Amino acid sequence: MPTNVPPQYREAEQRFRDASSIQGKIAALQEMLQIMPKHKGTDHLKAQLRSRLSKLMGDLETSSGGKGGRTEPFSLPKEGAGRVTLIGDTNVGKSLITSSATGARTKVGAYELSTQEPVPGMYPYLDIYIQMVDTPPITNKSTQSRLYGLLRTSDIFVFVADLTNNPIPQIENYFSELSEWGFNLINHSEKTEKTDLMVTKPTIILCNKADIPGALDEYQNVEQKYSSIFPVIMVSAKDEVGLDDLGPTIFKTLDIMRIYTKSPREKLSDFKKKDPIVLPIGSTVIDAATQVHKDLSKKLKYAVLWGESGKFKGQRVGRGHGLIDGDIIEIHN
Ligand SMILES: Nc1nc2c(ncn2[C@@H]2O[C@H](COP(=O)(O)OP(=O)(O)O)[C@@H](O)[C@H]2O)c(=O)[nH]1
Ligand SMILES: [Mg+2]
Repeated sequence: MPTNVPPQYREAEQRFRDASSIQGKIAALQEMLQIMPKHKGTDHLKAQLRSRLSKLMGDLETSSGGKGGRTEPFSLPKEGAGRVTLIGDTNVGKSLITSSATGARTKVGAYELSTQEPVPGMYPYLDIYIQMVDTPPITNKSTQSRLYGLLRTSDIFVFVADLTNNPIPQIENYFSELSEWGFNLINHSEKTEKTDLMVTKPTIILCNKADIPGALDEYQNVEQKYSSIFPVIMVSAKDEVGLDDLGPTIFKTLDIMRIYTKSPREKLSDFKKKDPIVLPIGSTVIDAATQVHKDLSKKLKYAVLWGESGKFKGQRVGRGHGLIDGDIIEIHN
């Protein structure tokens, strides 16, 4: 063990020793690997930690899948403008929300554990689609490893709380379990360039079953406690009320924008805004060109721009020009 590791490393190492769950150990190991200074003297230790990590990942598979590691935790392909994963206890309405928002056929059930596998659907918002994934509860041992992988690859979390069943303890328990798994739940505005997006997750709290008497009082309690940290919204999936707020909140929390590309041959008067490319907020002309085609970005000379980020319509802008949602650009090379 090299003696010149920072104190945070020792703390993570202590967390590794103290962790009672495999997920907790994995989270601590990942942190140790990240903190470790990058130089030759640490290569051996790093290799040791990596091999421990992969063994634990294997254990997680075996303990939860029961099929000797045949399950593939990262298997669900990412689609659309971002991945939003619905999480929460069983019976809170995750499946009903997913199916009414996306039309995905996910089983809704008044009995426990009707959702045994992550189920993806596509949620239409404005002129884009966002992937919404319904999940089994975190406590469901047989799906924990798949869920863990899925959570890591999610862009944001929507925590669904049942307003008729003590929502605050639901939130507290879940959030502390997720933190034990290594996830840091934040408001999207806290994201910085250094944020590790595998473990830091912008989170929305969605309070469901607003149609049941008494729900409003509970909602007010949740709002009071959490709305300074997270967006909190109230819906009734059953009556399809409040779901309208979900789209804008998700879009904002994903921190994305839509950019339309127009060919120089096309007249602006004939141009219809559709099929935007989707980029993180703060992206520039060169990022947009790269998204369209890698080669295009290499040859890019300038872009002509219509939209809010321009000083006037049809402005010529350079590769570093910052774009705003709704901008139209014409790429010249
Ligand atoms: N009254 C009411 N019942 C709901 C609402 N959303 C879901 N449910 C019911 O709650 C039960 C569990 O729903 P489900 O979507 O399977 O929950 P999940 O376990 O979180 O996926 C089902 O019987 C649903 O019909 C709602 O907004 N209001
Ligand atoms: Mg379900």
